[in-house]
Amino acid sequence: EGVQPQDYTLIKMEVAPPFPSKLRALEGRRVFLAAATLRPETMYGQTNSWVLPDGKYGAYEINETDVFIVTERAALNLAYQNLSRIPEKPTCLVELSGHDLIGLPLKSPLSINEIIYSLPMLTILTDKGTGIVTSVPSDSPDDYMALHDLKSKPALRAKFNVKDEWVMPFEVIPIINIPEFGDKSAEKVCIDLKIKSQNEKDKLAEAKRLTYLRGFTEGTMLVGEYAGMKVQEAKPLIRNKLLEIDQAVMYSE
Ligand code: A2H
Repeated sequence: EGVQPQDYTLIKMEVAPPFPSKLRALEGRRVFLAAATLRPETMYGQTNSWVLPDGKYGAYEINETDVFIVTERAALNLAYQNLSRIPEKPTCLVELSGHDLIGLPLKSPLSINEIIYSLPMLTILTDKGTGIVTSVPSDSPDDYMALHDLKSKPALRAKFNVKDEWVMPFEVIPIINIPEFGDKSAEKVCIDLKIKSQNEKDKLAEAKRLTYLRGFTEGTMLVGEYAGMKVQEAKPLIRNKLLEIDQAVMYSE
């Protein structure tokens, strides 16, 4: 844990019915994968969500209607931030592994894709955020490489029982322009740095460094209500809108 608190936006990605047998006990409730992001303005470009296959997750009661699927650690933090039916006490309705979550169809806020699927990412940290990450391959080098790995490696899809139709139809969506980096900055930087897979940690750190600050300070929105606006200005407006319509909540750690 860092010294500075990190404020994340948790994106409420709703699990679309019918629920698989593992989630049957949750029928009648609104069930969400809650993804921690620092880039709420990129949600237009979501292609999937990420889970750690061997990660431990639970379905936790947030209030009378909503259930969030997150790590136990995140559920405890949420309970101390007014996001638990019983204050300061997480209630786990179902224990789950990442494997149970792979292939879940999701409806995610602002996403141009109406339905996206939950897929395996091997580099997810379970001691950061919620253990759930939403994937925006146009602007996140980690997301771009993890999706590229699944698309280009049939054996990887087979290993995690990932169906082709959860992956192959989903293309990188241009959502933000950055001068010199173009409309798909993460793809460009991964190609320029010749990154081979999601496991190339040092190169990916460099790719993130190159794109992250530039996206914030020099990026322009290409899509949505704030198309044409600078990312810096659009970001708080988009985040506040998501909070207002109850499609996101704030979370800090
Ligand atoms: B970001 P920081 Cl478009 N394990 O969201 C690994 N990565 C995680 C995580 C976890 N447990 N929890 C969150 N993250 C990712 C969007 C995005 C993000 C874009 C571009 C860059 C970017 C879409 N994915 O992050 O270590 C989430 O991905 C670049 C750093 O707390 C979250 O924001 O600084 C970011 O890492 C939080 O990372």
